[in-house]
Amino acid sequence: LLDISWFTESMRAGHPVQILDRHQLQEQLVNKPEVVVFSVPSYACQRRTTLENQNTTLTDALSLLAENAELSNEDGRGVAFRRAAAVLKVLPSAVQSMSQLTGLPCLGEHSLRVIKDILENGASNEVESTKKSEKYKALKVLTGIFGVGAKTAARWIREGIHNLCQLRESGHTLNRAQQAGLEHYDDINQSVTKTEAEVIQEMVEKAVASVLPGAQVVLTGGFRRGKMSGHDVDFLITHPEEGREVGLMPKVVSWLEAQDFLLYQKTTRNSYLESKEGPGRPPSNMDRFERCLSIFKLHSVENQAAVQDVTKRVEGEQRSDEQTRPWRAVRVDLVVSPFSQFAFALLGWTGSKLFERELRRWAGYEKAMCLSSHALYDNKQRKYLRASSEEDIFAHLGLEYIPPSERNA
Ligand code: DCT
Ligand code: MG
Repeated sequence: LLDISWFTESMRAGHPVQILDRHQLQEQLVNKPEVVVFSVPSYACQRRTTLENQNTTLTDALSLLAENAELSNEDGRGVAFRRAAAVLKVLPSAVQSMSQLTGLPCLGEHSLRVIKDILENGASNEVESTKKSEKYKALKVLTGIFGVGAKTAARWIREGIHNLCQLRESGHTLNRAQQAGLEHYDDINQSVTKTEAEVIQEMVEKAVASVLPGAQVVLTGGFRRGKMSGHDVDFLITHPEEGREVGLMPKVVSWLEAQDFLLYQKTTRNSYLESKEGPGRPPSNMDRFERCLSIFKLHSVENQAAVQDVTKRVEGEQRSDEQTRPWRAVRVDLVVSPFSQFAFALLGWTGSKLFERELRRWAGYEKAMCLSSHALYDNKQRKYLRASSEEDIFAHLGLEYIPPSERNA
């Protein structure tokens, strides 16, 4: 009954494959021809997850619970919901009944309960009550401020601060990032379009070419995965001659500042050093690159049109400064990587966050290797494995290559 080449090809491609014995097949064909039992490999990095998703109601619900868990500093629960949502994202059709999910990985009791609620009642009580809860709403508003994480937000909520007004009135001293975040709150919480990302790419390319000719700029993050919008714009910068990239970031930042393109920036220096004994514990992460967290001032044709539109619409009304000025604030992350680490940095900064987490989990648990955005270390051979492309890294890890557009787990 099985064409073995089709089977192995599908498994390798991460496509759902169902294995049924003769009786099951008979039952499916005769009794319930419409029911398909799905099957999916367990690590997200073994699967091809495009932006197309046949189960958005279910994945939106699980993603909201994941977000709520993350905002509540319950990372374990957050990951569990993210993994469950990611499994549903790769199913080839909408889930009709719970029996179709039998044997699927990463669907824990709690996630299954939420799915069951939605399939049976059209909505999950837990999701609906979370959405309405004061705590969730306050966490969303406060962490919407650039520079405010879940811990700070939780502390403020304990003090009775639930919104921006209360925060302003509280007299809390905000750091420079948070001040900028509060000042540009509406802009930063409006998603960045692909067109805006492209305009910013031109600005960054111009800056980089002016201070270091020959340096390369790559758009990473969600936009590299094909998303049409995002919460920020991520760039990776390198130079093919190792060492030329040293000291690049301050020069790029000065150039951008001289053009009045920056509303805020904070640069951290590269602190990554490869140790002979292998990466320390916990594994070194991406934060060690020379990195600039910034807020760009973006003027664009699109913005001008939007501004005129708003001006017409609210003629005579009080208009906020953010609605009327000819630019908007956009969050931009710049990262500089030495050329020898570029493939690892590119893989690490393309995401999605869950895909990255799963790659590292696969490396550790299945291959006894340690993967970071700087390097791949083989614990058995006790050596670093070099790579000049993302394809090399997937090959070292024994994984089929997954292109960026299929890393949307
Ligand atoms: N990243 C990661 N782990 C983190 C944070 C980031 O692996 N904790 C990687 C994956 C994506 C990349 O960095 C950029 O991060 P974001 O901008 O937060 O993600 P994104 O996918 O670009 O999302 P968005 O489109 O909303 O910007
Ligand atoms: Mg991003």
